[in-house]
Amino acid sequence: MVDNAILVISDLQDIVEAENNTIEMNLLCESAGVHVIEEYHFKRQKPDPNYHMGTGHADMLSTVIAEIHADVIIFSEDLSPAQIRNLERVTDCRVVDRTQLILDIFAQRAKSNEGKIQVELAQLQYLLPRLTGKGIEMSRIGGGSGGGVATRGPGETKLETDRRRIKDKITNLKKDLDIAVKQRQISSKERLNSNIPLVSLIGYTSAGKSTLLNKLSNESVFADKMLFATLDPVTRRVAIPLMSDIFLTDTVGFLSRLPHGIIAAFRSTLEETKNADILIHVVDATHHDMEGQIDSVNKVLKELKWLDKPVIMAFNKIDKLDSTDFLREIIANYKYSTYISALTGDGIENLFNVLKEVILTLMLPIKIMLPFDKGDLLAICYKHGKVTKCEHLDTGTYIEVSLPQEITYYFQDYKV
Ligand SMILES: Nc1nc2c(ncn2[C@@H]2O[C@H](COP(=O)(O)OP(=O)(O)OP(=O)(O)O)[C@@H](O)[C@H]2O)c(=O)[nH]1
Ligand SMILES: [Mg+2]
Repeated sequence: MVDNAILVISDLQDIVEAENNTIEMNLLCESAGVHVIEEYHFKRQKPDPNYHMGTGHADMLSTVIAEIHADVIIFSEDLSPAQIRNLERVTDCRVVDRTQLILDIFAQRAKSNEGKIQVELAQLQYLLPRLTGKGIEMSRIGGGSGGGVATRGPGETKLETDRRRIKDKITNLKKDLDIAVKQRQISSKERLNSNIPLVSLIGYTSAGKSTLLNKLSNESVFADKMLFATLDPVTRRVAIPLMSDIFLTDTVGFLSRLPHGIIAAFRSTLEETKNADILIHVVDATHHDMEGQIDSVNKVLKELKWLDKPVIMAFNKIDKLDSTDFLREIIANYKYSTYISALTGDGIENLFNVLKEVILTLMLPIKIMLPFDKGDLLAICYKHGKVTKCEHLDTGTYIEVSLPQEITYYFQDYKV
C-alpha cells in the first residue's frame, strides 16, 4: 500500500539549511515508499508544546488534509507523545514523525536476524512512551508490510497489546539480540585475531560506500540511490596490491540530525566498525551540501567516540565532476585524502596507496626477548611504542609492546 502523504516541514532559520532539509525529507519519504502529494511549510522560533506548529497552523493543516485526502502526515521533526496525539485528534489523520519514518525505512531494509531485532527493538522503545495516557492506536505497529508507512516491522502486536506486553517483548528482544551479537562476534573475533587490518567504510547515506565495497571486492552488495540502502554490516576480504589483505566492512550510512535513540539502537550494527583500525570516510563530492554532510558524519563519530582512528577521506563520484579544483582547499584540511569514482574505479590505485601509508603507521602488539646488548632497540620500544610489560630476566629483557608496523621489522629476530 502506498501512502499519500502531506509532508509538514518546520523550516529552519537558515535558508540553505531549510532547503537541504526539505530535499532530504522528500528523499526519506521516497526511500520509505511514501508518495508526497503536498508540502506544508511553517516557521516557528520555539516549538509549541501542544502541536509543535501552533494552533493556527494545525487548523489550517486540517483543512488542507481534508481537501487533498492525505492518508498520513509526515512531520520533519520528532514529536512528543502528546504532540502526536493532539495533531492526530485535530487533523483526524495519522502522524508519523522523523524518527518513525527513518525506522520504517530501516524495517524495510533489515535482512539479517540481528538487523531485524534491532529495528523492532528501536521501534518498540520509541513507541513505548507514546502509549501512555489514553494510548495511541496500536494498529500502527504490527501487520507485516501491508499497513503503510511506520506500521512495518514488529510482528504480531495487535490493538489490545498493552504496555506490559511491549515491555516483555523488549526484554525478550534484548536477549535475542545478545545471542545474535554473540554469534556474529565469533566470526569477527577471528578477524580481530588475524592481524589483518580492519578497515571500515563510513559516510553519509548514499555517498557510495556499498558501491566502493563492490568495486574493491568484486561483489554485488545492494547499492541504490535510496537513502539507507544498507543496514546490515557486510565484511569482505580485499587484496591490496603488494601488501597484505584487509578486511573491509560496509555498514549503515549516517544522516544529519540522526536521532540519538537511533544511534544507540544501532550500536550492534556499528560494532564491526568500532573495532576497525582505519576508517574510510566516503564523501559524495557532487552533493550540493558536501561539507554539511562531512560535518554530520564527524558529529556521529564524535558521539561514538571514534575520533582516535585514522581516517582516510575518499571524495567519491568524481566521474560526475568536470573539475576537482574546488576540492583542493577542502582536501588540504585532511592528513589522508584521495579522489575516487567507486563506479568507474578511477582513483582506486591512489586510494590503495593512501591505505598502505596508513596501514604502515598502525600499531602491532608484539612480544620480544632482547639480548642485553640491544639497548638501542629497547630505547626504540619506549620512544615509538607503547610498552605494556618489561621484565629484566637472566637471559635478557622480556618486553610486550605495541609498535608501528613499519618498525616491527627491526624486531623480527627477537620475537617470542
Ligand atoms: N556517478 C557515480 N555514482 C555513484 C558512485 N558511487 C556510488 N554512486 C551511486 O550513488 C548511489 C548510492 O550508492 P551506494 O553505494 O548505495 O551508497 P551507500 O553509501 O552505500 O548508501 P547507504 O547504504 O544508503 O548508506 C547509487 O545509485 C550508486 O550507483 C560514483 O563513483 N559515481
Ligand atoms: Mg550502502
